[in-house]
Amino acid sequence: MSEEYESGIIAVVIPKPKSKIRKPRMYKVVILNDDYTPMRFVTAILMTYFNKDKVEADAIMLDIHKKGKGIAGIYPFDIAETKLRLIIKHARKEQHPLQAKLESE
Ligand code: TYC
Repeated sequence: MSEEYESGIIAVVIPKPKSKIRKPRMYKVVILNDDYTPMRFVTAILMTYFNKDKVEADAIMLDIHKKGKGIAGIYPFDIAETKLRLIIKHARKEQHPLQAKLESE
């Protein structure tokens, strides 16, 4: 008989619960091309709201211009939705028809 048993101490092993911390589902903010929004405005949007430097922002803007759409950034839903709302608001204030949407990863 083990000493532990004799001592009357019962060890209850509780399995470690599975982590409740889940990676958030991520959403792409996709910016669409159009014929009217100035290139420099799209570059400025990418720098201001998506933390791109001038070189990255120009490259993404030109990609959108050539291919029709491009990814500005990838974020959890609330952040992606807020950025989408802010850039459309900014574009409308400047009277540009820029369009953007969210795509789940
Ligand atoms: N196609 C626009 C132009 O020639 C430039 C542009 C780029 C517009 C990217 C929107 O998301 C866009 N002025």
